[in-house]
Amino acid sequence: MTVFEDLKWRGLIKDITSLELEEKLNKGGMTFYIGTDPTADSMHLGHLSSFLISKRLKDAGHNPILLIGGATGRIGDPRPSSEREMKSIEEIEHNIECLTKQAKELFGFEVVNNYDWSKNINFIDFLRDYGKFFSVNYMLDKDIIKRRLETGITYTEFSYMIMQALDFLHLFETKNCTLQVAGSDQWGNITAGVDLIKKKTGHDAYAFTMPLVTDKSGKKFGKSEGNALWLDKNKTSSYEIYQYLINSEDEKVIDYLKVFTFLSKEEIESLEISNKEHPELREAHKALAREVITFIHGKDEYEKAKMMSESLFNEDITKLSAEDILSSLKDIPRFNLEGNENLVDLLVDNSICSSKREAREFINNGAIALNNKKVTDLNTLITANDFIDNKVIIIRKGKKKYYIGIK
Ligand code: 629
Repeated sequence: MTVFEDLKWRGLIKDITSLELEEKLNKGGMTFYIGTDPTADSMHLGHLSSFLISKRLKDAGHNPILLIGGATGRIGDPRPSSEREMKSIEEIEHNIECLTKQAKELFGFEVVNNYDWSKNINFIDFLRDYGKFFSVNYMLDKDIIKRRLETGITYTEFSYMIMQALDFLHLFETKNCTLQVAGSDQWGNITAGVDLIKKKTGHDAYAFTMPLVTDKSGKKFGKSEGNALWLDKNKTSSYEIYQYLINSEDEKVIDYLKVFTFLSKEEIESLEISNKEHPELREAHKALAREVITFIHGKDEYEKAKMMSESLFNEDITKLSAEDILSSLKDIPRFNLEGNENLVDLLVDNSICSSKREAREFINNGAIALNNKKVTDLNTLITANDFIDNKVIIIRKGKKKYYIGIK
């Protein structure tokens, strides 16, 4: 398969500015860029789906530039729904520092900040040298702008596309960057840059977008209970990412393997067969979790996440460290305890059961487990031996309700 055929097969091409690009992508040698605004101090799985293209194109002989939008982040890319909150300069600068470090660690490619060149453009020059090339009708014709006319858009966010177009022109003129890639939400912004380059230099530039990754109901991929799955492991543990990926919908896991991994067509097709013939083995889901976590956090972190996932829900949990348990089960309710508590009292005092009667009922029904071991004795006392790593105990009520007791 050619580079372009591979991208098509992986479902990574949605819109493309010109058919010439196919041959150019197959040939290699293009300098391209993909950008992100400093809206947070970490990228998340949604960014990863697009940013992985930079490694795919690098492997195909192209030259990547990653851009952090210090200037555009000060302005705010208009969303279809509503105006963004203006972020403080301190927060933006902090996010730039974090994202730059993260991008370099993840990809090792050149990282630029558009504030470095935009900060030197004064307002009158901006209007004369760039604004002059954007008719308001052209700008109003962009989908996201059209949708925002109903809910209202400020001059600031309306100007955003000119800034992103200016970036592409700047990178074209200074680094011979002839290609910009992005997720499909960016089509308006990146074609603005292609058009500006043509108008100002007469030269052709190119762009393509990737479909936004969704689940089978069309919901944006990469959020668990509304929370982004961050690539910074201090914000989202490898275990949480492991759990999210291993529980991907069966109907979507093969698509995710194409987008999120560098496994070959043959490897993915054999996983597809396995997924159909032995769904219970979940080999495709395990491969997805392995490839993504190994890419973002390394093999050791993957092994730990896998071990956590296999131990947290059986008696092997006593072999884990308290730190691993606490960092992996961040969303599990917690309570403090000294040790020597009577279990029935503990269940009631920490609202795990609503009364002593209910607590006894749950224990008698085998619905209470201590460190994943069913409790049968109504007079169970929590002793020093029950603490994992001398720090935590895990109470499970019924099949899935977990609580962490911390000494
Ligand atoms: C100046 C700013 C540029 C080029 C790009 C940008 C950022 C761009 C944007 N991108 C999204 C972001 O920052 O807002 N205007 O979160 C995000 N991107 C990755 C993908 C995306 C896109 O970082 O392109 O589609 C998400 O997958 O939404 O000169």
